[in-house]
Amino acid sequence: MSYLAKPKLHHPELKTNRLGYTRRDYEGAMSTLCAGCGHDSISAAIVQACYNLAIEPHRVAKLSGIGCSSKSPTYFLGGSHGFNTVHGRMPSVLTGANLANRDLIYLGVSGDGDSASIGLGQFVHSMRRAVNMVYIVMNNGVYGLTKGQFSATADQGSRSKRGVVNSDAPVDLAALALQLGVSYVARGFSGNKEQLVPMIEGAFMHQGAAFIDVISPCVAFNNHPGSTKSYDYVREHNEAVNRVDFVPRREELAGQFTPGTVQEVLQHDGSILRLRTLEAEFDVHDRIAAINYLYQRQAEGEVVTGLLHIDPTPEDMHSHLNTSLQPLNTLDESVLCPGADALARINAALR
Ligand SMILES: Cc1ncc(C[n+]2csc(CCOP(=O)(O)OP(=O)(O)O)c2C)c(N)n1
Ligand code: SF4
Ligand SMILES: [Mg+2]
Repeated sequence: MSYLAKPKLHHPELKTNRLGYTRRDYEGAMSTLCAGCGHDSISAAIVQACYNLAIEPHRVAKLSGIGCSSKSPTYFLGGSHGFNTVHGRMPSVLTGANLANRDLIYLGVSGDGDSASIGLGQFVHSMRRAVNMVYIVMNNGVYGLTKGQFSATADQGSRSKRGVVNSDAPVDLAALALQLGVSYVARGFSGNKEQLVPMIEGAFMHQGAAFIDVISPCVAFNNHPGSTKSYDYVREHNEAVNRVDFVPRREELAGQFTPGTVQEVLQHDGSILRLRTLEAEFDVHDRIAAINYLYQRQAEGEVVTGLLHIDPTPEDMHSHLNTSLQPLNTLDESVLCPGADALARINAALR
């Protein structure tokens, strides 16, 4: 059975957010993924971020492709709109939905196979078009759902469960997003919720394309010695460039920090991302330097995590295309069909 409802009962004193919703109101069906799968931790982080931001669930549209990762939207935001596309096609379907109705909050959920193998072209074009969305890849380096074949993000030299060595060069989706000019790029680890939740909150408040690559170990097929996407490997080689604190616009900034160690980035909606810099040389505003940094550290076997790049005044597809501010799906016939006279004028202008 793919849809198991959770019991509705919960502790009567469960805290509520400013909309009066509890964290449970942001959950979905019972997960059918393997116990310990990193994807479930990411789902929990999404639930926490939406609860913290007091997002109205009915304003979210969650779209995904095919894979264990793409099944995850069933397990969170049960009150939101949801759509499972064909394998690797989430980005184009989301782009179309966003064009038709810019008033929803778009969340694209995908896997490394879904986005870096079959859907690589779709990923690239949605990113370079700056579609306003949060795009999360649950990256385990394998096709979990079809029993553990290497995906395009598997590192060269990484070993499969049966000992086969991957000989192909990996696709680094975060580096690719940086190269494509994405205005919010981050990398997290499913085993570090403290880092992941504020990263997701910042992405939801970002008014442009926001991409988060989350390393998410597959306990069934890619969590053994020799794999570079196992819990142990990522814990041992995780190099966080910063610690992100998300401060919504309503809250006062609190706390004392040593000058120079904290960078504050003001987003368009007034929210603030406070970055405690852990790597002195790293500047989130410098996209090219971030690409170089990722590749340098990767050559040393390190997994760089944190907020990698942000442009606090981003543009999105709608501003590039100068589309109507009113969602297209609300335009009525009088606007969409201006009549024979208007058509005649347009034809005359083209003669
Ligand atoms: C067009 C098409 N080709 C192949 C498949 C088979 N298939 C289903 S899921 C999957 C890979 C999923 O890998 P990933 O996106 O990394 O998700 P994971 O299960 O690892 O979370 C494949 C190849 C399919 N469903 N549709
Ligand atoms: S097969 Fe892997 S990715 Fe799929 S649910 Fe199990 S642990 Fe998660
Ligand atoms: Mg995968």
